Amino acid sequence: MSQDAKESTATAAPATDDGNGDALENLLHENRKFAPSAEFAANAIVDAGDYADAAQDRPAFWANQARTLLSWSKDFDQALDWSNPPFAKWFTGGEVNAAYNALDRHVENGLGDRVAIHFEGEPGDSRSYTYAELTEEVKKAANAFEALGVTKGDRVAVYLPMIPEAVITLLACARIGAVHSVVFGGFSADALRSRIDDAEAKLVVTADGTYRRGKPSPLKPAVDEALAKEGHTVENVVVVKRNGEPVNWVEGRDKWWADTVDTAPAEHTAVGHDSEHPLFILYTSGTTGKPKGILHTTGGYLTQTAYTHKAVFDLHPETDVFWCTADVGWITGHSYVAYAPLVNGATQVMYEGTPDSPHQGRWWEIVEKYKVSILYTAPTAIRTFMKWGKDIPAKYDLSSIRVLGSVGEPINPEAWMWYRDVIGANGGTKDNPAPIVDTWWQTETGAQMIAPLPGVTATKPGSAQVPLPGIAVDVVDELGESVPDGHGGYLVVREPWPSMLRGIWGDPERFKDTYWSRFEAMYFAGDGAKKDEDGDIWLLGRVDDVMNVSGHRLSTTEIESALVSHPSVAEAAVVGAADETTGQAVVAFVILRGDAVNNGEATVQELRNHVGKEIGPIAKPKHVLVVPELPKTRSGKIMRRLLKDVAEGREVGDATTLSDPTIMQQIAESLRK
Ligand code: 6R9
Repeated sequence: MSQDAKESTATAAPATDDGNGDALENLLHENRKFAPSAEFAANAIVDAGDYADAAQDRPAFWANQARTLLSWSKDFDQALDWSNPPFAKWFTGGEVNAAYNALDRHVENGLGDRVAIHFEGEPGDSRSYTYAELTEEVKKAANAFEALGVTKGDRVAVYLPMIPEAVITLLACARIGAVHSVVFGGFSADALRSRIDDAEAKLVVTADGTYRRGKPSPLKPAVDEALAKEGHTVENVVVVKRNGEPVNWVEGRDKWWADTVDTAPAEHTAVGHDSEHPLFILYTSGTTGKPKGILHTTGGYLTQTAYTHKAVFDLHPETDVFWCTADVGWITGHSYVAYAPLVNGATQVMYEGTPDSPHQGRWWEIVEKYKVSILYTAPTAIRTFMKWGKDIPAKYDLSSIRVLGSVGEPINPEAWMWYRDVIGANGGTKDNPAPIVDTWWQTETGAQMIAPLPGVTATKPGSAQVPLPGIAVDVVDELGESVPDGHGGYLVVREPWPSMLRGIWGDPERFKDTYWSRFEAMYFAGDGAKKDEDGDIWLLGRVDDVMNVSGHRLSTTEIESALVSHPSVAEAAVVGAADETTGQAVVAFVILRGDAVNNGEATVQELRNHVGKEIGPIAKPKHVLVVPELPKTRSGKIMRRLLKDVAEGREVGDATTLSDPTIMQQIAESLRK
């Protein structure tokens, strides 16, 4: 199995004081390389020719992809209009309907009987939708939303679990030109309300609830709570019945999906929307407290998601079964569940629940049942499976798997090798293990940006490696100069790309400040990276105050403000501490108010729950440490670096710039008590 492992010359740049020392240590010792098998390369859908084509004329390359992968109701005049940077326009003058491209045209092309979605519910119920059936559902939903007064340009908030109605809702919005704004079902009522308000949503689509670890888990109560206070823009709430639990009902406002969508006419004609018509808003954490509404538009987004889905996963839509495990509440669930697989006419699996329900082999049972051939998941999941042991996947037939994808955070070489051997080689029973594609991208980039091509690139455990054809990624130093191979710096994008964010909803200045002001004429991604001796890119994590917990972005500032909104908390500092399973874990240091009583574990639990309520369960700190003081510089900046040392159990680094150098000592003593 290791006959294709070749020596490479990967060496790392000197470690910088960026808290990524461990990651760099790993990279220093990584020298394996896995070339594609001859058979895989021979059958690959995309070869190295795409790099050459794109290098010759980048906009022309993308124009060609746009015309090949999509059906335009009106052809575009110009590939790229970059006359007003950083505001890009792609495929100007063109008209395209996302839902028509994801659905109707496949039915018109005789593929109506192909399965679009195999849905697997957590309790074990399942249903499959053919392209013809899914098209009909989306047409009904489009009619229903229109009947509720939703028109082109209106915003629709979506607060749904991983059920087919989520995809149906997104595509129905796209069909009529309404702009969806999905709020992850794990977010709190407060988070939902602030997103509804920011986007001024007219309609909310939700469900009574879902299932989590065998138990009903409610959603509707959070919508009710979010809308309890007057002053919002929501006119209707459409509710999918999923778990059948009793729900509170607001007459006139609330409508069952069954009564509105299921009964709506099944005929609906899709019209083309301008290529730059807004498709969706998706909120993501930034360095300041307020989440940013990332805006994506239609033509460029569809082109790049479809192209990358085809090229990076080597998609053969007539035979492959694709499964992206991401929730539709995140960008990965937008691009590689709701849009690209359907635009490409693929068959995909959608799973509602957790990987350990009712047993720890659930995912592998699903792979076996549907003969999943392309699996796309996150390193945090892989590390969880590693913990559970390889005996569990070994009980299932995983031989259908031929491509494995990773996304959301750096994948450590150990997890990469486990993924390859245990999942990609079916526990060592396959001669040619499935290639792993580690894909780097962001909510803001809309689609994959850096990834190997499985039939072309010799992959390296832990590196996302190469910018995709048509993508101008670079690593630069403090001054914005490209670093030589073997050195580290900041990840940037030098040229506009089709699926780039078009802005932050309602805040063009923040868009410029956040992404375009750090370096002249370059998009700053907020990630540290290095180029190895081969020029391959290794991602080193965020350089700003954004944490990455299980592949989800959380802002330190946001969690700190949630903590200080609790009456007992005077001050709070939050850090992301390295965690074996989740990549990073939230660790909070709090100073209690003078009059607050420290009830030990009860106080800690209360503060954790408070964050859960303010932001959502995913933001709950793993540890809350009550301390007498926080380390601050003379100018009053909290030195999170030192707290991170404490949280990760390291010797505390240089504390000489603290206003009171004994503080770290005091903290250590208080934690020993
Ligand atoms: C798609 C998605 C984006 C941030 C990004 C980076 C991290 C994503 C990665 C990766 C290393 C990869 N990230 N993929 N780091 N290797 N393959 O995750 O979007 O939720 O916006 O997060 O995630 O730090 O800046 P999003």
